[in-house]
Amino acid sequence: AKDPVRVLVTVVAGQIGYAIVPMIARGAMLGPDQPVILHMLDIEPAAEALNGVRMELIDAAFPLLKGVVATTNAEEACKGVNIAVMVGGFPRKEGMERKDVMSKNVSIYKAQASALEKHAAEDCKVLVVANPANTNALILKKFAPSIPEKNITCLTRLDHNRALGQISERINVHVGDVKNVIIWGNHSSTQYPDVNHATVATSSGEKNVRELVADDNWLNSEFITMVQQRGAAIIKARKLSSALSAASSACDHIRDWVLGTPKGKWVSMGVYSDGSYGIQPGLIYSFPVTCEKGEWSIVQGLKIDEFSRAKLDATEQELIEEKALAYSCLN
Ligand code: NAX
Repeated sequence: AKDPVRVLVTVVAGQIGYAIVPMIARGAMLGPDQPVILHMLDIEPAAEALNGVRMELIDAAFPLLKGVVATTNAEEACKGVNIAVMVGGFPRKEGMERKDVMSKNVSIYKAQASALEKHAAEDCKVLVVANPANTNALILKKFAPSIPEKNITCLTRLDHNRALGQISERINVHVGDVKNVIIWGNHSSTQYPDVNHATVATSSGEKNVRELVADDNWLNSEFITMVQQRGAAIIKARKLSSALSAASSACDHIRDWVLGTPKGKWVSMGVYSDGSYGIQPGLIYSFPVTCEKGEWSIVQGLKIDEFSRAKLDATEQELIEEKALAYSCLN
């Protein structure tokens, strides 16, 4: 049997945390034959709720779940973890300034970076979900210098999956037959969902999404806005933000990263920029990537038209500003 993998989830008393732990314990993240040990970190006021989640995990009797560490101590939570899913963060509340929210998250991510830096396994792979996801990941990268920069990522897979979903609804094909959309940039409303290279598997071979949709107007405006604003639409409908789709997409992100992407298919991940597509090096920016043997690489050589170029640059600009704001909170 395989050795168990230690997976940290920060904040399981929240919505996404509560949704993702059973997925991990059922093998949705690392595969049906991979035993796991769940490390769950929560904040002190949620200690009792954290214990409740631990009790439910016992009650669910998951065969793959080989152990549970439930603690409010970050150092203890990070001990030996191979995967870290960072869901905890400070939400923006009404009337709060952007700078105040950033400042709270900078201090959270600085502290958690140090705990991971000291205690995580050497090859630990990190996924930041909490918003502002790209910039939280950037702060984490800065304060966990011994974790390879390739191992620090943020979640844009939910946006990617939302784009697949919208295409599949529009042309009435199965979502599993649509592939190679791209989310460029920030996990925010400036993200650019790009379908220029996306295809659909049909009985007569692979077809271009643009050809099948046959409505450039819709693709260049409504579709983009719909994906960018989907989070807000969910809040409006549910009176709560996306949780099951976020948790499921986080599992997709880690699974493809660890186990690899299928041949001919790419996914979107927020990763540090090496300057590909002219994006400022060092930013955490969402790119199309393929994964093999636990490593992602940015898909190279895609043609970027003028329309797309402007959108790639606009979301980059926002990330540059977020970075400056985050760094100003460090002083
Ligand atoms: P919840 O509010 O349900 O849970 C967030 C938790 O963070 C709360 O339980 C809170 O106790 C905790 N928290 C507050 N202060 C903290 C601190 N000082 N240190 C550690 N944790 C603290 O939010 P949920 O809906 O689970 O969303 C979690 C995060 O994911 C949010 O930041 C949210 O904005 C972000 N999202 C990111 C998405 C993505 O695609 N990247 C999509 C979904 C989601 O909106």
